[in-house]
Amino acid sequence: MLAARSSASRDIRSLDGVWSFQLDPDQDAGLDQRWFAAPLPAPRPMPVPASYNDITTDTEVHDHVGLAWYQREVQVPRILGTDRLILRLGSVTHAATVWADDVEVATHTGGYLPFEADITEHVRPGGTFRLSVAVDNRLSWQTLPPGFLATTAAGQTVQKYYHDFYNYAGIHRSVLLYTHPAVAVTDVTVTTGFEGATGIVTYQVEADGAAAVSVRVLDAEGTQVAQADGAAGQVRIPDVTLWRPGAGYLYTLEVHAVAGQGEERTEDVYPQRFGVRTVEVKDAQLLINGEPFYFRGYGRHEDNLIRGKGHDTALMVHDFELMEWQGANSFRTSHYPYAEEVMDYADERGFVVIDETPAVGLNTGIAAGLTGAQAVPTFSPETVNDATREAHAAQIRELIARDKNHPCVVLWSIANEPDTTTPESREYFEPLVAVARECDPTRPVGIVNVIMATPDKDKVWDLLDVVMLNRYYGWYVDTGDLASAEKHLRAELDGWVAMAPDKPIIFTEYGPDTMAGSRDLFARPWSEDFQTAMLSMHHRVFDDYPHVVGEQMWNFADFATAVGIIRVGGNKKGMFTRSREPKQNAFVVRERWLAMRDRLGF
Ligand code: GCB
Repeated sequence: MLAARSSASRDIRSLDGVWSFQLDPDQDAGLDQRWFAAPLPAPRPMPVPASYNDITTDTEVHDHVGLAWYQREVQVPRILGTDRLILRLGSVTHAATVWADDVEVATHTGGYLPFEADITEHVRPGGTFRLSVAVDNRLSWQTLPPGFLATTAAGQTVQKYYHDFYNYAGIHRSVLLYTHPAVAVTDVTVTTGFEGATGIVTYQVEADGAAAVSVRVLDAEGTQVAQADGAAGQVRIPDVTLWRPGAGYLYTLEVHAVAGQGEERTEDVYPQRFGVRTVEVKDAQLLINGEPFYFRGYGRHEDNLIRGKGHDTALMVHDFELMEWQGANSFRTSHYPYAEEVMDYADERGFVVIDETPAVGLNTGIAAGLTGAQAVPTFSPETVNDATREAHAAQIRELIARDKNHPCVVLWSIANEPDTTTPESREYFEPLVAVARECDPTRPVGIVNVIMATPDKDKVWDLLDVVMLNRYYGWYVDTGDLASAEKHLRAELDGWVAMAPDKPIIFTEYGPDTMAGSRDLFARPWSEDFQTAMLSMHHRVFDDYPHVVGEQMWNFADFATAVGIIRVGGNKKGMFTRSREPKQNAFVVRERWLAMRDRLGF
């Protein structure tokens, strides 16, 4: 899906702000009572975008399971001629039904990707309408991430799930109204390469109702550097400036779609940004522009005080400043697609991104230990099944459709720590890897591997281009015993290198929970000193293995989780606290990463 961009033919209006809000009192009672057909009966204020959970002082809102209703009045812009008016929601977690006045205009499942509705026929230009969104935060075995509802001994319905972050819900990203002409660019795909100093840009445009399509390539200053006619083709950019890690040079493919002639002539203009760069996996290296790339950075979360998972521009820019201060050059969108603004910003700042679907928690084995949830088989007709796989395939398609033109994305992660040790897991994942490759033949594909899926047990590694490992030697295993942890880590790495000598290995998680301010002469677990010791051990090991091409520690910052006896106010594995103060280790890792940046040049 194309991002909403303004242009000579497109206007955008934001509907962000304070909306009316009400919890559905009894599962779906609001639906039966048609709450969308009138102002909400007892509304309270709720900011958009934000998670609703931490905004009010009510436990009921914080712990709500079921539908929550958002509503606001919308002034309809004057619409020119045959222009269309589109409503766009950046993400609603986890599912949404949307009404314009009494008319249902959209439904969407999947809490981290955008959806749209053409509402032209349902509103009056210059008038107003009531916009209602029913937000459903319930997870089932057929959603991603999966979960299930349970009833407590006291009779309360609660949401259980197998992933380690709080089930924040709400309208998490911007709500926009935008216009485009009746003739409309609906999709653009750009792939790039280069020969010597010449950039090669292959493009494909889909446009509704267009008689003619043409493209202009503009450089970062807006100067035209190439041009072509036709809905598909190739253009060459002389003296190209490549998009590189640390130097996010961007071009724009300005797409023109024209219909009609004379008085009847209409034209849509869509500016599609792109960078010229290549990605390839070869000889156990990940190459960007033909050069080996080493990932320095973190798994992250969209998570912060008050706003939960709501997108926040100030926080986004600050987080990038912190990452750059530390010498990081990359991150993973653990464990779901991030806001489009984040992907745009990574493009601009030259950050390298591993882009992940919301397939987290497809592993009842680990989660049983972590959350106290019941241990049932991961793959079975009653749990993760064919319908889940269909939903998973849809998420892969939607993610790639949204993010395919971002130069920052160098690798698709189609799941985090699923069970990959059973024959059923291979049956489940083989077709999904094929879906990813079919949607994007240009980028490598991986699955983030869990500690139980050691080389002797893993059943999917050969389907994938890279080995991505989440390892907690020294924490969940060999707790506090770094000498044994180092032995086990080296032994496992030896196993991967022997089994998959051509595949690069990226450490996508490692590190202990660390209470900020806890110092310990004996560097015992939970202290800042232990975090430094454990990460330093890992880094020493990584440096001995040329197959290791990346270190993304867990996590960039502390984050909220469900309550559990191993979580003290959330997960504390951050390099920074939840309010972004550096822990001691941040300075130690900074020294390492800045030295690497100086040596490698990015
Ligand atoms: C993992 C998960 C991550 C958890 C982390 C932990 O392996 O991928 O979501 O938060 O471990 O801290 O336990």
